[in-house]
Amino acid sequence: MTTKRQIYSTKRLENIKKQRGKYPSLLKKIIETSDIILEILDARFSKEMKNEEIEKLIKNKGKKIIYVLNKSDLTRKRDKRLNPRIFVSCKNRKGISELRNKIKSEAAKIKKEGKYNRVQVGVIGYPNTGKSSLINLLIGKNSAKTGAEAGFTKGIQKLRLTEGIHLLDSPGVIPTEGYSMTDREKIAQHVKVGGKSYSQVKNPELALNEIVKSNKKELERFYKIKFDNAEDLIEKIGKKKSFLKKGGEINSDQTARAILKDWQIGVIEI
Ligand SMILES: Nc1nc2c(ncn2[C@@H]2O[C@H](COP(=O)(O)OP(=O)(O)OP(=O)(O)O)[C@@H](O)[C@H]2O)c(=O)[nH]1
Ligand SMILES: [Mg+2]
Repeated sequence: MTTKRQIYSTKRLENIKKQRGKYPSLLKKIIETSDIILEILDARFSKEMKNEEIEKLIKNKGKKIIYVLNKSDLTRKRDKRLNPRIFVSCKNRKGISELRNKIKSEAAKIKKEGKYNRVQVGVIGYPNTGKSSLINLLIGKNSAKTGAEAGFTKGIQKLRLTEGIHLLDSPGVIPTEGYSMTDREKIAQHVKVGGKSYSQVKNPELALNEIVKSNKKELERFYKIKFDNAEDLIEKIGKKKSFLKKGGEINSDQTARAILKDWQIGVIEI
């Protein structure tokens, strides 16, 4: 059995509304109450996910930040500009003990400075980067709930790492700068990096087009086919999977979503 301590009540509001409403304020609370912040980024898209605005706040408050680049099993890219940084893969359980040791040594420093007895570590980042999965591996049990679609964690959850060190799980937040509910380009970008789920996006074909622009080669390798553009890819995969409408025509919405799902659940290496 798992023990959970919700420090804020969580109502099941629409995730998208919270994105601009409740979540950023939860994030600020986390930063205020934490001594160390782990910013979890997807190693494939660290640049797109980095939250400069929040980092400014973290620095202003004099808190320690550690960059954690997760899903490193999906790419050979290693963003070396971030400091300090630790590359991990929850899937392959790589880098977890290195991170645990880093947290413990930073916490020990804070305790030694005599500031506090108990150290709180806030885990923040873009939606779906693996924050909850990482917490579970760090603490060695499945206490934080995880899910394949963005927007899974809806509130703050406090979990014990060791004596005197607590981790705070938080809902994913898209940086204000890149966020939009209406700009089609921006939404396609959110889908590409996994911040908006394949099942929720209104126009999956447009989002797929964005991925094809940057990762055509990887899609061809994964599906073992050659294609010209997003439309052609949908046509070929739709036929292969027999995603057809009543008249026998390819169901392009269903096909595009299926491809986005493969992309988002992390089976396509880039
Ligand atoms: N390939 C791969 N997938 C991962 C890794 N870590 C997590 N995932 C997957 O990513 C998805 C999201 O994981 P969560 O831990 O729920 O992510 P989160 O950041 O807590 O998501 P939100 O609460 O929605 O912000 C799940 O399907 C995980 O299985 C990893 O290292 N590699
Ligand atoms: Mg989560």
